Amino acid sequence: DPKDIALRPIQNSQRNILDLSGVWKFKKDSTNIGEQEYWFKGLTDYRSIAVPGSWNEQFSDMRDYMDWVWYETETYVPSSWKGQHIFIRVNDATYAAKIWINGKPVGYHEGCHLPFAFDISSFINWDESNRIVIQVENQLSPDRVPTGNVSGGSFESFPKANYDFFPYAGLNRSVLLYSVPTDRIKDITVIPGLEEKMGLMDIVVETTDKAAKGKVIILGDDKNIEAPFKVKNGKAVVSIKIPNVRMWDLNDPFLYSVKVILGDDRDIKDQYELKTGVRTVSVDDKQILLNGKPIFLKGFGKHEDFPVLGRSSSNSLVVKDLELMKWVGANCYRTTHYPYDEENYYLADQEGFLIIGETPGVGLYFTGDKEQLDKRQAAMKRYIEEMILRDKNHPSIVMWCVANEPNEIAQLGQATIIAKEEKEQAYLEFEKLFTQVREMDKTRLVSYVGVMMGPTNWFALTDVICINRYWGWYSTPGNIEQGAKTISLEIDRLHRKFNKPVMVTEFGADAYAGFHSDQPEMFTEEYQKELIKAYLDVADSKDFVTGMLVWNFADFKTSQNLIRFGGYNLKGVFTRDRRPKMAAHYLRERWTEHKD
Ligand code: BDP
Repeated sequence: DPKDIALRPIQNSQRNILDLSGVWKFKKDSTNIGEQEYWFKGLTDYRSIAVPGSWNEQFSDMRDYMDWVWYETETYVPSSWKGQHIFIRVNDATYAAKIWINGKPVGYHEGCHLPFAFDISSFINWDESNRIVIQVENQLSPDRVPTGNVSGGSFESFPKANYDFFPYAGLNRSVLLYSVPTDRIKDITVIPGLEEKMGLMDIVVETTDKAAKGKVIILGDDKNIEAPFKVKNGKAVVSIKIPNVRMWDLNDPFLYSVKVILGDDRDIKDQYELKTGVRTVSVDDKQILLNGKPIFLKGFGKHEDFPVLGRSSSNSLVVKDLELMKWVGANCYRTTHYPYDEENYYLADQEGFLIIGETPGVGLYFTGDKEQLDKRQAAMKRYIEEMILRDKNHPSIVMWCVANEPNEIAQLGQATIIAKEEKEQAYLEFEKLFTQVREMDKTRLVSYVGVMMGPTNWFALTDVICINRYWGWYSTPGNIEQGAKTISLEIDRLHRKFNKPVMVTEFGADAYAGFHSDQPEMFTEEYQKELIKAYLDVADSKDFVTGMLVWNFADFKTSQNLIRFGGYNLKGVFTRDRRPKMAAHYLRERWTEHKD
């Protein structure tokens, strides 16, 4: 049940968690023989691997390995958990995973960067060790999302990912066991609103118990508001009013605590507490409005990427990156090109930072082999559902990004070779994803990010026009002035046509740290800085530009490719180990008016 991932596992008197992070057993299975040979009963001739971690970074023979592997660990499950439902939650298995508990298969999941969970209650051995085996596989394929091994795709690289970041594989995030009561809260959705100075929270509670009773308590800012509810058909909606509400804002990211209790005071069946803010996000024809006031989104596109860690989660890095983004005066980032580890969103909620939450939909195209397209669409549908279920209560997320640079056809710039009917069909397929997002969440803006030379009529679907542009880099290379003129004309045209605010969600230039020139020249720090400056100047001259996100926050690893010197995209304003280039210092001056 996808709803099993809706609430992040927590520890309280009704719920328990056990984090299985550590060093696990690990074995490569390049011929996919493991299942036949019963490897799920225990690995022999194994090596050791860190979980979370990307296998490509941990072993010198596995950088480009994309086939099957096996992971194994063991744990006692405390007998105090007896009588509850025990789940395993895998926060990211890139790309597909199959799980065995004590030698028995419990489930299979496809898709990366989002959690999945299985009820393993009936597989537990009490008072002895439990063997947990996970088979993972990361084959790059045109029927998966993100796409790979696309013939004629835009990226001629090795490994053949159809996108510009390294296809790091494995259990990149933590694996947890957790227990929950049988009669339990399955999901909580907090829908914030504002009427005059009255804060509104519609709290939708879903339970396994079809007809339970309970209450909601809102705490914070000297408020203590209680409201009882009765569940009908597994669902209750509680509308709360918060007089003189303290809004969640960038300079005062105030979080209320929302506590849902199932049962009554004498017999609490389950409880769950989450923190969320009251804020509104809207849009007019020129600006994004946060709490009714125009806000300019300044910041970056990023990656979960670091030496040795690969794409694995690290709280130190999560904190450090937010700290550096604040240091340059940014207020926003887009989770390019997949949903990030959950800790990022909790931190942004608390620190007052805006996030554009992006699906793993990158390298997408909507024509060609019908069977492949159907599979990609099915994957996207799951991703949208899982992402919104996981992330919906974060005030920091102001906009969903349905896909990065989706296109009609796999070959960039070749759309003219397809028939008009095919183009229309592609639009209708893409529109389905928008419809799904808008049905699931009516409180946030929705957009996608358009590629250079991609279809522009698709912007009809969005609240904000988001474009990635590399004039002065891939086009008219070396000529910043020309690049700035082109972007200026282009966004004027787009705004005139759609009458919506515009955001440049990617722009930038590769700079090899330490490379300098007196006159800006490609690949030097000066050129990167001047190009960023020129784009920001263009944006400043137009009242309909509502945000500028530099590509990228930091240098990151890619597949090997002629345009990726050393195996890196060097468009970071920080190096991969987070040292500022000239451009970072420049942004700090410009965005914080810090002049020393
Ligand atoms: C954009 C992509 C991004 C790339 C960037 C680049 O969205 O993933 O890394 O180009 O080429 O088209 O640097």
